[in-house]
Amino acid sequence: MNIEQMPLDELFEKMQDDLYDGLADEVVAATNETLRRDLAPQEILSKGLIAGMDIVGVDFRDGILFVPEVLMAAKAMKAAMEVLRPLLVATDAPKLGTMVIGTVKGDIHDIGKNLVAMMMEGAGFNVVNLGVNTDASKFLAALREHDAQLLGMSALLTTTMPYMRVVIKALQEKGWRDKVYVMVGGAAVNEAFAEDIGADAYSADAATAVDRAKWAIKHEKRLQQKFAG
Ligand code: B1M
Repeated sequence: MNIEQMPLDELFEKMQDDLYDGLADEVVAATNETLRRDLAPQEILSKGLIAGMDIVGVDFRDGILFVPEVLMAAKAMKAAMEVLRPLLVATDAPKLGTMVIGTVKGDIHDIGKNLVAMMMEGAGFNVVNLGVNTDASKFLAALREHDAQLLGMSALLTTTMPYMRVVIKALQEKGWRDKVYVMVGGAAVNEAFAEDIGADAYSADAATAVDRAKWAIKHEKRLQQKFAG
């Protein structure tokens, strides 16, 4: 059946299957078709792309899929995110503040972090995206260079999430801890861990991260100070 005629639930199912199979062109076509039907990007992400990647994650864990197949799926997901990017980042709102964001050292997962970055931009924040495998000195240099109020760290691996604590310690040693609102997230992270390492906020998804960031800019007066030292 032609995708234009496909019922929506079947279209989402096809999007998930094609993402699983790493078929970027097909996933992009299905994404465009959902947009043609006026669906919101958040719905396309949650019911199509993220749902598809969740299935990939389960089969990766269970040894049914291996790194090359997961890389193909990730490539397909990224291609579809590029289609959604203009919608996610578009805003007329005045700039609310600046976030420096990156995936921590040792970790190369970037899909979720990029989603957070896009949605933060869409909500009116300047976003400085440092990419993956980011060490503490790079985070700190970017905070100072861009006079950022928010630091976002993402980790997907239980082996890399402890590095978030290293970055927070580096902030403390510089005397900058109070100037920055530290936000953490990623599949490996949870609320208890965030509290344990002294982060300010844990967010399970990109939309919640945006809400927390808006809250912080409005209520955390300490974030107005400039960096020194
Ligand atoms: Co990796 N991987 N991977 N992988 N991979 C996971 C994370 C894993 C859970 C898979 C599994 O076993 N089920 C597992 C980790 C287990 C663990 O540590 N507990 C795992 C593993 C083991 C590995 C390798 C070690 C495999 C190997 O080589 N043997 C290796 C490590 C490489 C490294 O980083 N050093 C590896 C490699 C890879 C690929 C390169 C193949 C690829 C990444 C491609 C890329 O990102 N460019 C990959 C992928 C795709 C995954 C899964 C399948 C999908 C991740 C994803 O993109 N999800 C993943 C399974 C899973 O997570 N269930 C898995 C979609 C994305 C939208 O979700 O990133 O969670 P997520 O982001 C969400 C929220 O978490 C949140 O918002 C986002 C949107 O709602 N969020 C934040 C994210 N960051 C945030 C920051 C915030 C706030 C919210 O504040 C700042």
